[in-house]
Amino acid sequence: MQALVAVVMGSKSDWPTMEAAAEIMDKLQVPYHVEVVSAHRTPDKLMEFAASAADRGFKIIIGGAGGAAHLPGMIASKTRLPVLGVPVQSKALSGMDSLLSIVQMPKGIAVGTLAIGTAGAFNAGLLACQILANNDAELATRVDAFREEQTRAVLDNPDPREV
Ligand code: RP5
Repeated sequence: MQALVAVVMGSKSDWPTMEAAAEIMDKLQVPYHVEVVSAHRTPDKLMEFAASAADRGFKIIIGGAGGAAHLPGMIASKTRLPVLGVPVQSKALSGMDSLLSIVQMPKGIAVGTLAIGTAGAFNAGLLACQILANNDAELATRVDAFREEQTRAVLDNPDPREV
């Protein structure tokens, strides 16, 4: 099946964070591709990936990176596809470095930045599904069902002392 979302990350060490994006796309049955593409260690691969992403049939790119996190911005500079950036939590600065590197894009090249860590990765996957759902009624129904399930779980168990 044609992957609609490309999930790329700077290192295999980012996968424990980025798999949260895969988790929600699995649940909502959106086909995706995952790959390590490093802005610093494989710069030529990054440029080739970004330049060919639209022709490969991807509709959205999710890019996760930590530290001096250039990956999402550099990818965005070479493609018109929407890029969602996930700041991976770094050891030295707890992801503030990643966040600021990704969110502070200069005017003219857009990166949609999510929260630091697994919440951001999950929401990047969810947001990708919501964007794709604009043109996919069955996916829209699955997104609505996920949200209803989430709401129902809170309403059905409001006592904070109970698990
Ligand atoms: C970044 O450097 C990666 O995105 C990762 O978050 C960070 C550390 O990478 P490793 O040294 O663990 O490979 O490029």
